[in-house]
Amino acid sequence: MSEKYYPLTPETVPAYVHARPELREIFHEDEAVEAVEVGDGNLNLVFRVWAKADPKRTVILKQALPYLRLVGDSWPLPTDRARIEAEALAIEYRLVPQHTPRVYFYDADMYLTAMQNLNNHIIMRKGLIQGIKYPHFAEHIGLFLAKTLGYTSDLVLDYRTKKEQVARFISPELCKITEDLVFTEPYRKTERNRYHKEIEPQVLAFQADEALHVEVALMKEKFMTHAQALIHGDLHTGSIMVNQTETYAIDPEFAFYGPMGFDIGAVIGNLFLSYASHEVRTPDPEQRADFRRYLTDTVIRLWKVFEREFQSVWAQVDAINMPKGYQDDYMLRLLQDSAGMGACKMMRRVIGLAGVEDIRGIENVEERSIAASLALNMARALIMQRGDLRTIEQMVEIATGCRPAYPWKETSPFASAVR
Ligand code: SR1
Ligand code: MG
Repeated sequence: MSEKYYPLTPETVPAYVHARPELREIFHEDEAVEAVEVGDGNLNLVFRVWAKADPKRTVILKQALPYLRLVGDSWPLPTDRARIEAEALAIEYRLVPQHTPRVYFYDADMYLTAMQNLNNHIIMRKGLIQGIKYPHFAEHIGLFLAKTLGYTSDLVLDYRTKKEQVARFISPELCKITEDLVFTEPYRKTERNRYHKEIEPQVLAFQADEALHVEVALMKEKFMTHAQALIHGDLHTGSIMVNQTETYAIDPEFAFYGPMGFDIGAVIGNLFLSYASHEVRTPDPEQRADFRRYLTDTVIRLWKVFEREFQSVWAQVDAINMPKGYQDDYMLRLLQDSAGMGACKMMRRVIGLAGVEDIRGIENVEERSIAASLALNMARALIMQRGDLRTIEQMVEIATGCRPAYPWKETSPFASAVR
């Protein structure tokens, strides 16, 4: 730990920002500055800061705590994740500035990044919960994925830069969180799982399902060993800020060199979680069908944009070493990985420690069980059938063909557990 580190508070923020010359373009010397802590994530302090005389002059300060905020100081966390996030943001900004918040500076003593306040945007998950559509999201995120993944991979980087980059982004502790929370704990009895008891029969069935465990283990192995590209590492809809015209990906503190399908799958899996939640969140059948069509069209469109934009990557490869047949095979593997990884991201959000508001925020427990059960069934189908996938439309068909198993019927495979 740096000796100069101290966790900021709203009271200490004004003096801190006035001491930073990089913020002179925003805050005048010694003017009144106000701050509020707005972090609602699992890990960090986040301060919204603005000039009292002109709240449009504003900035976000994100500071790493040396422990996991969600749990407390019994779970220490390396502050180096703040450097990784700042460096990942710099790379993303170079590749897709229109979808990456601007960074003013990174303070290596305070493990703190000062960045653009996206105050005209909301966290996408919150918008989806309200049934708000984002018409440009698929185009934006498809481009973001293609550029950030393609241009940090071996397909584009020279042999030396790629290896140097892998080394800069080694992040054992944050990867371990994902290995445990996404690929291990949901499938066994552990104290950290947080599912609600009504859904337990289905959870226990998943925890006894060896065929499922094989597929999850294959995904975990890929996550741990496939240094394919610099991935964001946590690209769920809580890490995306949107409005009707713009999209920004925030929070790449879990960035490392991993499989591209983990990022693509995170976006798709979270859109499918929203789909499952609207089984109960939108009671009117027409409205529900309409919003779900938006979600599935978005999944299809984002993949197609990703494929289209990835063409600029393929244009740079040596076509003798990497002929068309190899390129097609690469894209197919990405599609199948995205289904498998996305499925794991869905199951962890229902069963594991860190849930999502889409499902866990449903107050009525019967309704929450219906949505959770549907999300689990969609995820299982996606991971088990991913090897048969040839198109994104087939992925959507698999997911939308699923039904909730709750309330348990006599014929349901989970009925024996409730008798
Ligand atoms: C223990 S941290 C829980 C989760 O929060 C982050 O957003 C990641 O998704 C991580 O798995
Ligand atoms: Mg985060």
